[in-house]
Amino acid sequence: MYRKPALKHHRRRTLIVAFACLSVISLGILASWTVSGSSTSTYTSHDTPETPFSDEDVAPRPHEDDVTTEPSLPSYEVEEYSPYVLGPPTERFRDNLRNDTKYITSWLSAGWNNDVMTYMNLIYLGIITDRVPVVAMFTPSHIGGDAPVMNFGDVFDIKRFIRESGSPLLEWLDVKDPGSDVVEDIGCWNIWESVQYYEHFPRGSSVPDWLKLDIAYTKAPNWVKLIPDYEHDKCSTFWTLARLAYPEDRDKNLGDILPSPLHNTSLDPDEHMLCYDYLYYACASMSSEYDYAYAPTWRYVGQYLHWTEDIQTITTQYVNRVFGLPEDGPMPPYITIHVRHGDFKNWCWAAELPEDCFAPLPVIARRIREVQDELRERKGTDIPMTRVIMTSDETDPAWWDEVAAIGWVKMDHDEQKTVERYGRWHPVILDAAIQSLGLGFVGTDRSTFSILSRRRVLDWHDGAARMVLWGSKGADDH
Ligand SMILES: Nc1nc2c(ncn2[C@@H]2O[C@H](COP(=O)(O)OP(=O)(O)O)[C@@H](O)[C@H]2O)c(=O)[nH]1
Ligand SMILES: [Mg+2]
Repeated sequence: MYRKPALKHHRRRTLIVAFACLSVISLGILASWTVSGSSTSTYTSHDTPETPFSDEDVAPRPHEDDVTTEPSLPSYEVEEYSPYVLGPPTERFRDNLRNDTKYITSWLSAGWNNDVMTYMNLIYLGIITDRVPVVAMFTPSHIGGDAPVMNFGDVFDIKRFIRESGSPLLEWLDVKDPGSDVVEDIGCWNIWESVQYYEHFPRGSSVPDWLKLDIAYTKAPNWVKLIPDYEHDKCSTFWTLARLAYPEDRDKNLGDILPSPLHNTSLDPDEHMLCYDYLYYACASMSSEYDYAYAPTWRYVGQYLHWTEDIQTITTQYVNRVFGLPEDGPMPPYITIHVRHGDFKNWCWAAELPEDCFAPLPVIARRIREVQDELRERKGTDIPMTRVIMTSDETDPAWWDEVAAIGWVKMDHDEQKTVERYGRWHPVILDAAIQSLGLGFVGTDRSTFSILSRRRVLDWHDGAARMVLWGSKGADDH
């Protein structure tokens, strides 16, 4: 099923009312409005610091001579729909695009947190190219291919993002009717073949199938790759990708089109709805940038992508329940651990014995003590071992018994009947939200799941975080 129930969907649309009423003709004006808007969020575990851009960081306020004082509102019920489209979702996406607005989109192809980063990268590329980023749904690649897709806006609060970041954001379901059967042709850039050398086709994704798009691809020039001809890194830089969004370099690199698979059309990359096959590997100046505080994708995008109020509420209830506290009462400060095992065992080549690869629990406990000490010293907050929640993809019951013996609480979605109550996506979404709302966090090095949680704990709560190194015996010794 593509859509959430209509009522819920409608509720989310009405969240857009406030800024839709203020719909203006330039994104710059929108930016200056949203920066002055105040947050209506009702809940945070620890006060979320407001971190609006300084005046220099947002689009400059236009001179009054440049402003059309009466916004030219289209004739439909503007309150119901995003101001970045003409009206309700249409059978064909092109029928809903505004002539005065340019768009940018891209697809997904990995685990959920990789995919969250991919959309963050897309939104950032939209910011630097003055285009409205259009995000599609999350696809269930790692939670079972038969699970439904998840709407971006049912996980992240889009209205809050727009208000607090000053940047636009749009979902595909607001552009094209998810029930439409019309397969549309479009031309996109193929970055994948320019950054890696073992797959000789654009990056695959199920998202275009969901959106009913038949894509002709043009291979991006080799210069989008950060380290040309280097097979061990796949980064393409945001600013080289941005060059393809403007006429000079776009025009020089057209031609050599891979025709679309269904209609066999040969379209150049679209100028109205600019699209790239896969942006997970895009970076500003090096790979794995989300580890670093300077990462523009986090500073300009990720930090403003907060959970929806629904997710926040359920998360609070879960945390309180596992600590045996009143469900709707205040949450105590706590620390979360994310231990990533599962397919990470494929990166254990440096471990002599299989059991040497992942950090044992006492090593993780040492990191917990570091977090406890830092929070005590820096914030005067004492968090006992009994206020530690373990989240993990580990399935071995013996390992979980050891966790319990230390006094850490298991986030047990079987016991909580999470799938039965909320669906297949909620175990992973709630675990991420639980990690992000703690005052402390101990994660697994190189896991995007952990990397995003670390950033959220540091920047949303001024919390303390450590990453456990792994891959060989004693990897986390320090
Ligand atoms: N519910 C739950 N799922 C997990 C956990 N750790 C890993 N997974 C699953 O494994 C996937 C890992 O992919 P991803 O999110 O891209 O993170 P990464 O592979 O660690 O970088 C997640 O999306 C989940 O489906 C966990 O602690 N809780
Ligand atoms: Mg992954």
